[in-house]
Amino acid sequence: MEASVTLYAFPPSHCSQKVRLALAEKHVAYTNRFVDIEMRLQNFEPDYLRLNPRGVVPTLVHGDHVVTDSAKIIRYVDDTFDGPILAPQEETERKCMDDWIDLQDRLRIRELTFGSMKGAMGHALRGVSMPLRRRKLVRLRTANPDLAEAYDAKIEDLHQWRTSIASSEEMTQVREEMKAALDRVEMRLGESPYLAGESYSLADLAWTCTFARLKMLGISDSFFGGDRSPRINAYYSRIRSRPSFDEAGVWERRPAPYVRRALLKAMLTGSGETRVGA
Ligand SMILES: N[C@@H](CCC(=O)N[C@@H](CS)C(=O)NCC(=O)O)C(=O)O
Repeated sequence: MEASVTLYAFPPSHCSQKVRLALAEKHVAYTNRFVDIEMRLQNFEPDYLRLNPRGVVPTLVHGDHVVTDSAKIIRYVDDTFDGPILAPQEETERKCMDDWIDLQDRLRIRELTFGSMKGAMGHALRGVSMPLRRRKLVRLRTANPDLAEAYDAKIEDLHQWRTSIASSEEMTQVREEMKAALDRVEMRLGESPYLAGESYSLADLAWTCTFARLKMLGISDSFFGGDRSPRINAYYSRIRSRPSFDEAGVWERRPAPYVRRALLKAMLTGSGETRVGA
């Protein structure tokens, strides 16, 4: 019998989208376990922390293997499952793919998201979710002394995160880092059609979610508006038109009302398990 595949993820999460995209590209069927990381903060629960000690999504469980960190998970998915190969076989191109994945992974997207989200969603993230987080972490730390180290790390990380989004200097730096990375992408696309070379790879998959996030936040024009980045625009149209983009539910704009309602319902009930694929 084939080992089961379960993805612990939150629909709008950028890192979860990377993994869903990899699973869709590889045509892997899996069970999606909804983990609310905004209001119910299910990622802080002791059971989840034992699975993913950083208390973040996504986590992939394949049989006895627990894989955390989206950059590692997408490589695991590509190496483990049949389907189209998403990594170049040639060593230099492989190294190039790894460098682009690492650069994408270092971008401070959560700061950009929390710092830039406008309207009611922005208020919910900064004004409601952030204070809830600290209270819940402190309470769970007291109740679970065996996990004190993991909770301390999360409390410290939360402090850094809140300090960053409250500082205009830091946020300017976050934006500058993003712009500098995108300038490198623009330059690279003058040399080859895809980031690692001639074929679509995990690097393009990871970057797809970054472009989509900037679109969703309504700030893409200042990062890769037409005149600034003509190659990125053409490339993004190409990679976002792959069937996996819709299959994986990559969020590129504020979701349609029915998607928001489904998300809210899942957040209110705190549960949700869906089967994806065959
Ligand atoms: N490097 C990790 C980062 C994971 C991460 O920060 N996930 C975010 C969602 S994209 C999360 O779970 N945030 C909740 C929190 O930090 O409490 C990865 O790529 O998986």
